[in-house]
Amino acid sequence: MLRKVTPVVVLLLAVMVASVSAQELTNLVAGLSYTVSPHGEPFYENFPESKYAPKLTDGETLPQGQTHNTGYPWLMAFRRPGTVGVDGGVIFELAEAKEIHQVNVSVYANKMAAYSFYNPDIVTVSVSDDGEEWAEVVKWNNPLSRDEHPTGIRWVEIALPNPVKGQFIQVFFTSHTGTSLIFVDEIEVLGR
Ligand SMILES: [Ca+2]
Repeated sequence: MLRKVTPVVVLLLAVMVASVSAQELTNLVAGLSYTVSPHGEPFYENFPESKYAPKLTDGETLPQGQTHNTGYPWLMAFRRPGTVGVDGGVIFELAEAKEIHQVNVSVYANKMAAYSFYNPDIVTVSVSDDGEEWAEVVKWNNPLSRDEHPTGIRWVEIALPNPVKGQFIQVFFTSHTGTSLIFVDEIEVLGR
């Protein structure tokens, strides 16, 4: 009787272990403060960071029905005047080195007749042990043309090809010519 049961028990254990290891991934930057624009455009002062800090890790995203006109408490914007493209990034420092698996970013787009805002064209994730020497671990290229960017917020999930250990994580946004703003309202770094 025991022999018949054992494979079932082993299978159950395997499922439980798989399920536990999946659950072990947590958002390592929840509630964490961060450094803005390490080597890109400064954040747009019309969308103050300090007043609502840390708005990118507060677990809040732009509520349904809100836009960039009313979304100051939620959205952060990188801005370069003109429509020559724009870039900017955020650096997180964890209390200790962790295994990084995935980065999720919530970005905003709005298509209008006169002037449109788009999701970033590229999101680059880099990791560092000391905040000085960086290793780029994944580069996400937006698969959608700008005409296809959905109005409102959108979660982009960026899995690392392989988990990487690091204490500092940089998430850098780039938009090519034709736009002047990148709107972001939340960043998650999943790891353990
Ligand atoms: Ca937020």
